[in-house]
Amino acid sequence: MKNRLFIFVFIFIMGAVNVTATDAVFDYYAYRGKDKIFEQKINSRKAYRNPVLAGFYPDPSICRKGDTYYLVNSTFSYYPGIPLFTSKDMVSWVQTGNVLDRPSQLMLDKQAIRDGIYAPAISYNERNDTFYLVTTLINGFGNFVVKTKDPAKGWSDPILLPEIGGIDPSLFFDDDGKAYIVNCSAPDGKAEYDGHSAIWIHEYDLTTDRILGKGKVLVNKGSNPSKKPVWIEGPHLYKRDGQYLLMCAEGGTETNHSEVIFHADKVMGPYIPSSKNPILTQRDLPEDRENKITCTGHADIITDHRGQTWAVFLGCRPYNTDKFNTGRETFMLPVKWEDAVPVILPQSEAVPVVVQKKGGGKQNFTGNLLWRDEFDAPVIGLEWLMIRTPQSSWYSIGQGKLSIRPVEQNISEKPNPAFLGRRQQHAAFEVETSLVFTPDNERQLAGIACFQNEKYHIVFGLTLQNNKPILKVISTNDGVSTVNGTVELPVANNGHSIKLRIEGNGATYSFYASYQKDKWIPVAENVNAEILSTQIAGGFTGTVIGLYATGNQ
Ligand code: 6LW
Repeated sequence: MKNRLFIFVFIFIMGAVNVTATDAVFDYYAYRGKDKIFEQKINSRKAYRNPVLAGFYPDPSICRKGDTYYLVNSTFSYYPGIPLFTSKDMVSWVQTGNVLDRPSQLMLDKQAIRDGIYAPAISYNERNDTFYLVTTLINGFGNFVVKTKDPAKGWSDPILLPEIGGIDPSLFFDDDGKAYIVNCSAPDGKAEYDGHSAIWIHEYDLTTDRILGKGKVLVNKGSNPSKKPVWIEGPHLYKRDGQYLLMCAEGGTETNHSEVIFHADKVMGPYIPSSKNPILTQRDLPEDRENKITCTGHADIITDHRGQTWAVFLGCRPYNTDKFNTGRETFMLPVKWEDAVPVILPQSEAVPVVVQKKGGGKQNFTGNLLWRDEFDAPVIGLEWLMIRTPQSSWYSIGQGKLSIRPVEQNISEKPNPAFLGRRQQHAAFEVETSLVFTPDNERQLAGIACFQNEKYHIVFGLTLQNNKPILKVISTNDGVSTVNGTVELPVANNGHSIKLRIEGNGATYSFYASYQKDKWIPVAENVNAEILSTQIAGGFTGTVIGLYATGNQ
């Protein structure tokens, strides 16, 4: 928090960059979702839609202070890191900040998109009225805590936890005043097979923010060790009626994903797996089901101020048999307690896309929403993402314009290409912008980029070819670029505004431009967009679509 001044100085520098002749100047950014599944009307006072956060909002974690709920997600190598949502009803979520919003908390420069910030866990400790968030910086300083008395005022600098290896740390406050971190790491000794992991516990001293003593393995291998389960991870510890409950994800974050539970009488165990496991999975359902939701797991539970328990977890929505470009999304379901076991979904039941719940409000991050930024605000909105931590002041915003300088890096390069993006939240969607850009040379390009990672993206931009302005669609598949379409612009158009539009429809995206009133011309239609799917591009993120300028295309 002592670095608040630094943020203001930093934002001021970023916002104050002078616009030069070769900067790309965008007039607005509009995003519209068009998924069939969201066409069903619902009464928002009686029901809510799943996912509650559509698009790349994975690894949800939730906590409550009084009647206010807080939810966070992982962001990998995007900056700022970890969106913070608040809600009074767990249905109407508002993004009220980003937890890691200054370079002293998050310096991403060498990390690949699939590295960076993994699964955060947020918790609130009533005893010292403090919020804690614990997470991992992969290919960086590993596990760390940030804390705050008031999330609206920002979070501390990282407090490193070098004693804790692996991923997915989560804090638990016991009623005797002690605190513990559970996490996923390598087993104690040699791994016996690929995917053999373990859940560990360490005591955490709340007065010094340090780890006390040595760690202990609570679960080795998983819920049924004889079956060689893989990737026991994402642990959270709870206490209910004097019993400790350890809830974990198992099976890996793809279609075999699940959630399992263990019980113990003492915090250090032994932990006994429940006979009701898994308490959530979609892996046993028929492949050809409608409105398929897959990969469900990595859950966290919270009991509301009325005594009802709810689970948030990640899931995916494929647009064909298995592929999705939207990443892992946040879902929510009521939990039923059966013999002290929090059952999130009975086995063989499909995750419902509409769930009955009284008293919900407007859902801002799901449904076929329309999102439009006119760039009137003096700073960029909380939803915008950059690729890694900005290294120089390459953008400015205000008075209805967003200007982006075509810096030397392109979207495949590290550390910081000039890209400001927003999550693709629907399989079917439209994105539109209006751009004024007068490239100086053939290496400069500005427009819209659909970005999955360094080696998988589609760029739609204005550049120069043989000294003539040209629109181009270029897809990059495993680092190999192909031009999908070009349209030469009349030279007289150079320097005038041009509208760009992308129409996405599952596995194909089409790219259109308009430089005469209301006349749209195709630049490339039905371009293969499966290269933006997690199944082809790999990693843990979803597609982010944004405004982009480079001097090194
Ligand atoms: C995360 C792990 C997981 O750390 O994926 O789905 C990893 N679960 O728990 C990255 O999000």
